[in-house]
Amino acid sequence: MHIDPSHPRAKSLKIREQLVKGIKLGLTSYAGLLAHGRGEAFDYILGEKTCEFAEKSIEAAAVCLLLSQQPIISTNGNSAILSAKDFIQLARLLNCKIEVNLFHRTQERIEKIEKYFEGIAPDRILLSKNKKKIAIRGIASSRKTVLRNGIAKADTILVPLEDGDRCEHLMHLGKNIIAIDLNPMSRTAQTATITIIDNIVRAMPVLIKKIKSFRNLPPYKLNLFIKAYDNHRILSEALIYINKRLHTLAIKDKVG
Ligand code: PTJ
Repeated sequence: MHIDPSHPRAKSLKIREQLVKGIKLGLTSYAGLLAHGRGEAFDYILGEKTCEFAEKSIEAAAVCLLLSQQPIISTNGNSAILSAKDFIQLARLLNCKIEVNLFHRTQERIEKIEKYFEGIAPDRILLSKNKKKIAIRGIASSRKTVLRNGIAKADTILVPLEDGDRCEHLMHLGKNIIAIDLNPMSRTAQTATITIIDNIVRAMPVLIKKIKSFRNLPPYKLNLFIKAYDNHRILSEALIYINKRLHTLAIKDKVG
């Protein structure tokens, strides 16, 4: 579909088109469209911009990834179609891998997503066929199945657009979880080590930029930064921001 760049919602429509492409390519699940709609609603309320609280958590995420020994990027069907190129750029910067992990798991879709990444950067995607897998105890959904040399071994996992079931259990295993989720009230947002409350399409380029600017800092400086970070505060700031914004909009409408 041609999207007129002058359309007031052109950016949002383009993202929708990407998801439709994801469905056509067999990467994204139908449920992914519904998940996107929920995200869009929160994005609308946030004003479709990277807010100050998101900037702070993106900085913390950059530091955490730089301090990690074995970070990994976990992708699902939505994040693959929206952010594959950014994931690859990030994986190159960190010298890490990308693993496909799906909620609506089918072997066919896993292989399609792996092939999609392989077509862009074969050295960055972990291929799952004939590779040792383990099931993470406590996770009810099929997201429990992870690669032994991937998520199972990683110390920090970037989990964009998570569905909530996995985050808590991965954290129990002592892993750092960096979530990107527009909904500050979701189970994942509430439990992650670092929650980036922003649209993945805006957050990823900022994360890459921050990593580039922090990567030459000495570890003690990075450690000081991470010690001062408080994720609960970020979640509160996001909810207060939403509250204030809605209040301001409500008053504006009343006045006319
Ligand atoms: O590809 P699969 O099978 O692994 O399925 C992926 C989805 C996303 C369908 C699955 O994980 C799911 O059902 O997720 P949920 O429970 O709907 O949660 C997705 C979260 O992502 C929600 O809190 C949304 O607000 C949020 N979200 C949606 N789009 C974006 C987003 N957050 C950041 N950027 C977005 N573009």
